Amino acid sequence: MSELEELVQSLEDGNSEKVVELTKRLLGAGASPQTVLNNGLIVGMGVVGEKMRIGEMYLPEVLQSATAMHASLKILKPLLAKDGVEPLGRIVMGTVKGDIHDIGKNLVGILLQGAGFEIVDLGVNVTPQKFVDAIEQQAPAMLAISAMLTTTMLNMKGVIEAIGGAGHRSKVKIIVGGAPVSEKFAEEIGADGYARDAVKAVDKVKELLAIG
Ligand code: B1M
Repeated sequence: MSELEELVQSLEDGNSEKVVELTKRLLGAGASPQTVLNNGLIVGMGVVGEKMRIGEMYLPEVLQSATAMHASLKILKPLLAKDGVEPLGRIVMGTVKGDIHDIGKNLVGILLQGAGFEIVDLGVNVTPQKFVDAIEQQAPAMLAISAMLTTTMLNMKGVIEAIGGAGHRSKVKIIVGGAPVSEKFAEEIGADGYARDAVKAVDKVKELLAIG
């Protein structure tokens, strides 16, 4: 088994200690942080998700895997994010009300930070009013909203409506994403853009803000 495969397996096992050890070992051996992220962590969480779907893994185990993923991300984050770069713009991000999934959102944030944006992360279970308050207090160029449940993705519409109701819609671009979200849904709720994954999110944000 290669070390990347071991990483995937350890993530599935929810073994944070081993995941951290393998992350360090892979980086030490010259693997790029992107390789560890894409071919290790994201692949591993994909396996976890599938096992959860077919009933081979249950919530406590999934949570353990998520904790292990966070432990590895802590090491990768400073390596993925470039230091000392003048921010290209400020982005406020959060996971919608009723939803506590944050791994994907955090990845999007890390890559956006790595691309040179300043990130203000409101966390999870964020109410529409909190998004509105953040626009007033932070004056971001972009709002990035994440949802991972077919139920909570509907709350994205409420956020966009609240922003419109407060008279701020023209001041900020809005990008949405998360596993159940689609391009069509993004259009339907009046978002400016949609991205399927963290890498595409960086491209879309740059496109929407006309950053070459
Ligand atoms: Co939950 N969960 N979960 N879960 N969970 C899913 C999403 C699910 C698909 C699992 C399944 O059934 N197969 C399912 C949703 C079904 C549905 O709605 N269709 C589900 C469920 C049902 C639930 C609960 C309801 C379970 C229960 O209690 N019965 C519950 C809900 C809690 C709540 O939010 N209110 C729940 C709880 C949890 C945990 C707490 C145990 C944990 C979350 C821990 C955490 O995030 N801190 C968890 C996890 C880990 C998962 C799975 C297994 C993995 C999610 C993940 O982190 N993936 C997930 C199954 C799966 O997706 N395979 C599942 C890795 C991550 C890198 O990918 O988040 O997709 P992802 O992010 C991607 C893209 O989506 C995109 O880019 C990211 C990186 O490339 N993206 C954006 C995300 N946000 C974006 C924003 C953008 C652009 C792109 O622009 C703004």
